[in-house]
Amino acid sequence: MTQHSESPTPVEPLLPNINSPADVRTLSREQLEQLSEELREFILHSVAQTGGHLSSNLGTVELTVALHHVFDTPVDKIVWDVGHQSYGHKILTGRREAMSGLRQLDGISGFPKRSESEYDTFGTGHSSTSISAALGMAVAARELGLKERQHIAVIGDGALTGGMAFEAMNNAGVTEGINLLVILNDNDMSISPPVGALNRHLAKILTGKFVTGARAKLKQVLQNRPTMFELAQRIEEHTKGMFVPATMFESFGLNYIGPIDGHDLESLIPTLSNIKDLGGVQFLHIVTKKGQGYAYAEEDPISYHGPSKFNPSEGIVGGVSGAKKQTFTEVFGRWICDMAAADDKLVGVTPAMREGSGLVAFEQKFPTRYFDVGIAEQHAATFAAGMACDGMKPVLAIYSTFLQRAYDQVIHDIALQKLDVTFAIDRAGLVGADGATHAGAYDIAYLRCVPNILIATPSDEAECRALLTSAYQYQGCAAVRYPRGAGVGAPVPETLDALPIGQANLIKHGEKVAILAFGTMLHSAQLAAEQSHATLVDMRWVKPLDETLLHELLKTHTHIVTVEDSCIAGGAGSAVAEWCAAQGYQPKILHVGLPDRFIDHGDVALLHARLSLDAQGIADTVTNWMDR
Ligand SMILES: Cc1ncc(C[n+]2csc(CCOP(=O)(O)OP(=O)(O)O)c2C)c(N)n1
Repeated sequence: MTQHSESPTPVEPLLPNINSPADVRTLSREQLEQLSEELREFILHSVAQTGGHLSSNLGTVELTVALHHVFDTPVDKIVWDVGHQSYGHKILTGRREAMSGLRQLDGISGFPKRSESEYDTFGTGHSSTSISAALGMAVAARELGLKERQHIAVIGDGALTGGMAFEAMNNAGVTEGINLLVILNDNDMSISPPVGALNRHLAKILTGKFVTGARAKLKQVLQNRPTMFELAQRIEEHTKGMFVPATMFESFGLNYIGPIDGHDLESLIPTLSNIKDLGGVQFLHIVTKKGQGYAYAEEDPISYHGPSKFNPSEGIVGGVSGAKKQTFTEVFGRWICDMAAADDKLVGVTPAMREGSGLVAFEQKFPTRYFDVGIAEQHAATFAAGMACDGMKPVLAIYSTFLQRAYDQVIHDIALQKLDVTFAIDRAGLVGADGATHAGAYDIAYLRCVPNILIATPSDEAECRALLTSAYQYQGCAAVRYPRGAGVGAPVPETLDALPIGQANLIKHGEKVAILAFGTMLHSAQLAAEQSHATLVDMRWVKPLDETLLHELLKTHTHIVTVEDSCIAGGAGSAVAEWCAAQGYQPKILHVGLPDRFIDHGDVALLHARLSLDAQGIADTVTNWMDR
């Protein structure tokens, strides 16, 4: 690739003429090799220009080519788990040109999306759903009499740590009359190194001589060119009998095949063809390298998991000099280290998001108090609850969108039992390039209705640190939600001072209208407050609301505006409206926040402008409303 020498004789490129998988199916084995190289090069240069998931996509190039070559897509259904590795699939299914707008406003999504292409059979973004979805499709095919249709779930070893994958396998293994192939794409990485007993099991299968021998044997089997039926039988014999005597996958009733080299089309194509002929419920274990073919990404797959724009020839250049604003994630990362130093009861839990949640330093400093539980949000919440039962002080660092997965655990295991768990909810509000699947739009609404939970919404970095301390010191369940990226750049003190629970901060006195801002939207609401000569409040807490201040405001203002970067339906504004109704106040109320529809990917500032959630938009909305 880019870092290697150029090929001596120029060959006619293939990729520009691949407009659908039908074109891939006409290619010879040699041409498929060439196509894979071109696809890899294309992905690298494309992601370098747009930003996006890189390492995972470089690792699935050959698999993507082989799948579209062997299977009759889009009739046959491929479900990509998480879907962050589907760029090659997008490129081969008519979206090569559209890659320049990947993850940008009005461009194509970074994940499979049913409305985007008939080849995107199932929308993903959150992990561990592929086997369930593909099983559902397989059963539907059986019921509809579509006997020949194939259903393929491609799932990584990281995504396989999610409980749903096991629930689906447990179901699939006893389902008759279906064609379902689960492909485990094992690159021995999640975003960071994978965790848990399953990983140990996979690592055992793949260690040293064992896998080398296995691969060589499999190649031998394939190279003798037996008939398809013989081949199928022999692969099965060899893989099961010789390579992996008994696997946990077999005990689920899946027919385990592998491990095979996922970068070797000579292994992949005949194996997939055979499996297609076999039908039934099959499990193929392929081994790939995250970042394959691009040395920088191979060496550092974590940094290249989801890079921003970069120059492919020099790689990611870090350490921009000059004062850089801290992100909220960094504020949390420092806070948890400082609080852990002050309180040895503190334990930190993450469901597979060490880097994203800012826990790298915490793990280094407090390795025995750091728990990466895998992509297992439900377990993370109940595991934290268990530790809290014994007086530990768990801090669960979790993205707003992924906390959705643990909703019952929050209610049933934590809140109902009044357990002392602190939630550090990152990526609250719109998240940008990852789009609707990852938007942190609902946490206020879904947490607010649960008894025994406090919810804080800091407006800047300093307040974030202080409210984390308040939430942590509170003897019960409390959540602090903060957005992706940096705030206004408020200097963050080193001390661990708390802010009083349920106390808002009156920023400016005005008349007639009071603007109640939740979280970082405070700053976008400032212009509206100036233009409308309004009172402006940094509410700080959604639950409990500052009732003392609200009483004062409701007695002196006729109009109330609530501003938040979460869904209006059931959100912080609803909390204010409910409170007013309960207290007998009847102000005119305007709710500013996310509308009742999913918001696609795009730069957050552009999205906010489009939704009238930027300063000017809010100011105009308030002025128009006041004039009515
Ligand atoms: C429910 C959920 N939790 C967390 C994530 C964040 N996430 C995206 S990709 C990923 C790692 C996936 O690892 P793996 O399945 O092995 O795929 P690889 O990137 O290694 O190819 C994680 C944790 C997610 N998408 N969904």
